[in-house]
Amino acid sequence: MFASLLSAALSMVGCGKDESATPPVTPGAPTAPTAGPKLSGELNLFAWSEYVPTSVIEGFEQETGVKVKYEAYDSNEQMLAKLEGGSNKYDIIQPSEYVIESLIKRGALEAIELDKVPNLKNLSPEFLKQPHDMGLKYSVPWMAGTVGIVYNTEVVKEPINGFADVFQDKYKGKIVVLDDSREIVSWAVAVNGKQLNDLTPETMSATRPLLQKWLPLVAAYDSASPKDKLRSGEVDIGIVWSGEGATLLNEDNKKWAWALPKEGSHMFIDSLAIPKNSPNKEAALAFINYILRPEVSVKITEEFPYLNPNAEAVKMLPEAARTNIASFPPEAARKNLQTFKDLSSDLQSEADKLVTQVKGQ
Ligand code: SPD
Repeated sequence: MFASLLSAALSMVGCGKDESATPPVTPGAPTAPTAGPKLSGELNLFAWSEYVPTSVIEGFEQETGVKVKYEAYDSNEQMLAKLEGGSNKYDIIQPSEYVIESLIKRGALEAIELDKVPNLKNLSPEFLKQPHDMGLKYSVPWMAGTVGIVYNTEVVKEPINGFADVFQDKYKGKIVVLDDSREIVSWAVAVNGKQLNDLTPETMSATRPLLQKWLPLVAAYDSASPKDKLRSGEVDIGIVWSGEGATLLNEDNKKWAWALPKEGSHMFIDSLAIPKNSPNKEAALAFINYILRPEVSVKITEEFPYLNPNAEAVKMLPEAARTNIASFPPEAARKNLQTFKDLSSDLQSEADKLVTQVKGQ
């Protein structure tokens, strides 16, 4: 039943072909818990750090009796290493779009049973038709976001509009960047005038001179909470996840400025997915449906201000949150954003090797 409703939603956004599908989903329709199998036991959630509010976990535990064990990671690669190391204990993981693409190709994910996730109707149509998992067969968007530049305007007096503006000698020792080789190499590829996804042995090796200039200027690599070093004044400029920048802007939008790099930048879509052989698949589906309730989803954005793909939750956000430019990039800025494509493991290793070598020089 719900599969046909979702199909109708897809056809509304121009992706589905099912003309016979009946009533389209009704935005804002009640999202109360649906009757389902009685749940108990546990749910092993393996997700990014600083991304899942305790209140959301506790709300789900109270309602279902399921005990949630939340283990956190700070990069897709850390998460993949555990999965590839043979860990079968996880019920939900939270990969980014290019990693979902790879996990689907490898047959590593359970299909999402759409009839068990009726709250998918709350998602914005844009997030139903992303190429890494068209029609949400294996993943359900959690939050999206961008990689951008946040800086302290009390110290940095010239506007910063791109990666090349950040990596200037005068900012040596005052820069924090994400600890993520794929991201770092893609910034240099973009400054070299290529597309972010144009990662080949040639385009990557062409970034070496740029990285040799840039990386000695960096004071810290931090994907977990780079805002802390900015807040404390240890550094003045960060290339960070948008939620980190948005948090600082929420604290003081005069002191902190946010820029999406003019050379182009990554728009990530982090989604929930169920690894093959999940021990608690029913609980995983129930959790996915739970976090799609607008009143639950809104709590996620209130604590971690990323771009919420849940249209009904966004309506509930206060004006200040909806107009935070780091959380919700203005339409004009979005044309410069791209999601990442799956990179072969050889190319990912090459990016890791390149960044590690240059860091060590
Ligand atoms: N603290 C949560 C950070 C989530 C960032 N996910 C983006 C991954 C893109 N490589």
